[in-house]
Amino acid sequence: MSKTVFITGATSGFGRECALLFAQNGHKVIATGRRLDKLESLKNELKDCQVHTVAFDVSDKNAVFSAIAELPSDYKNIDILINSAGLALGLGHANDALIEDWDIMVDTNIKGLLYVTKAVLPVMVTRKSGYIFNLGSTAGNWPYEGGNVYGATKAFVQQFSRNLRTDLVGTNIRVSNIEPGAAKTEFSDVRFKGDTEKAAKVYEGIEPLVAEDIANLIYTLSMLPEHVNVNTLEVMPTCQTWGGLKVAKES
Ligand code: NDP
Ligand code: 8X3
Repeated sequence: MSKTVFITGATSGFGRECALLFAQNGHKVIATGRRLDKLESLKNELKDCQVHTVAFDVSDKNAVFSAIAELPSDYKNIDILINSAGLALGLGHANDALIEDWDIMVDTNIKGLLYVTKAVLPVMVTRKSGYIFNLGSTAGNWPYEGGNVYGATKAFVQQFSRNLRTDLVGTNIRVSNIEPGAAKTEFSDVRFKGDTEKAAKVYEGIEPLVAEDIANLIYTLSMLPEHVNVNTLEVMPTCQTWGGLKVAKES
């Protein structure tokens, strides 16, 4: 049966691949992001599919609620929400990191995800049906140097996903927190603020996850029977594992 799928961060990476996969499989897609040109080219790529695009910034509360309130009537009954919009900025230690970067990560990864979820929830609760995918990260589980606020925002996403599920008991709405490890998207270009050489080095000599891997997982979960809820799915490239605990030695 055809679903209506609302996707944030559909201009790039996981969100874009989810938009392609759901639309090409006959589902209605509402693709969102800030970059209008990217939304336009996605729409062109999917010209034979049912795609509605809306540009807004997830950290702008009024813009989020207006965009969702003003959806065309045939796109209003959202079945699946994919909260993919998010970013890391910088990799400096907490004492060197820019407070402005911290503000943007908190505003986007935490507050943006909350606004979109809050705006979409009523239609799901009324219809007693829905599936929310949140993009957490391995960074929400495992600290690493320079991950400070980014990792903390993703730990928030994990705990919010669990609490959301708890509140939604009896509504039939599913929530999954998807926690990818290293994946080659625009993520590192954004983290290193356009320094594409530095970004490319992150993936040099490894076979990272790609956006299709995550989109395929989300699509597969969305097709599971309604009585099955995967709470958390942590997924790493095979070449990535845990690094153990560090000890500072006296020299
Ligand atoms: P990309 O940088 O490729 O995509 C990020 C998307 O988020 C873009 O579409 C961007 O669109 C959108 N976005 C960013 N800020 C805003 C904003 N303020 N308002 C609206 N949209 C915004 O990264 P990924 O696809 O890799 O990342 C998707 C999610 O997955 C993020 O939450 C990220 O933290 C998480 N993640 C990524 C991993 C990785 O290694 N790649 C691993 C684990 C989790 P636009 O610029 O057009 O607004
Ligand atoms: C992105 C994965 O390891 O770069 O969430 O933080 S990592």
